[in-house]
Amino acid sequence: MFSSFQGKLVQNGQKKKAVICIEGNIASGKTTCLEYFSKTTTLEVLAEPISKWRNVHGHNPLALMYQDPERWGITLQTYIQLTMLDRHLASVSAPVMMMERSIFSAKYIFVENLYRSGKMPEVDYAVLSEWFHWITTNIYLPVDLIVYLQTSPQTCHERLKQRSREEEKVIPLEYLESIHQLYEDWLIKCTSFTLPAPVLVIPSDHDLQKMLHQYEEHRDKILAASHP
Ligand code: D5M
Repeated sequence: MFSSFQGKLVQNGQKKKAVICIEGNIASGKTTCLEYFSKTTTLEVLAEPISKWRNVHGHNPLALMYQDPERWGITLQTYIQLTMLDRHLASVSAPVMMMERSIFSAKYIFVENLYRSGKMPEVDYAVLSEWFHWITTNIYLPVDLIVYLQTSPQTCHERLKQRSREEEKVIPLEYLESIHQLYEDWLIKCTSFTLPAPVLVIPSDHDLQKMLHQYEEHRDKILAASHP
């Protein structure tokens, strides 16, 4: 199933596909973006495996994390790291794979946020970081382009209220502000963590019509990621 390339494990056949990751704050419009691009025949869309995070053998680690992050943060993040790794390694038949978020943002944004806000004990952070380091050092997880849907935390807060997902009713504006700051430091200011790929920024505070228009405008540039 795996062979070796530059000292890393490579899933057989993996080198041929291009990988685009759609990144952005909670409720930044990633689903709409993925839906738009899912109509492209040369591209396969992989949404975040959120149904798994809400139901693993009858447990809901996503809800548990929002209720008690100190206790359940490590549980959710360990599982998210596994499911995102599985996404990166997915074998798709289309030449381009478009993923919702990535194993990188799971670590650099969400784990980091739990830790920095004092809601993840240092030992949990150390264990997750060791896992992340091992995975990214030993397994070939190429990303060709990051599309960053850049929103204001206020817009996300409004959209979050509209979609009214049960687990998310407890999310305050401050949480979205922290996630926003971490995204900006990583993808815009480039002051926090290594970038796995070039970044294309799409301002995403606009209404649906304008967003669809922007995806149309950026379409060729985004799909060009499949022809490096
Ligand atoms: O995110 C869907 C939901 O999943 C939302 O409540 C945020 C949460 N989420 C996504 N990734 C993570 C990580 N890595 N840790 C904690 N919570 C996470 P949406 O932005 O709507 O796709």
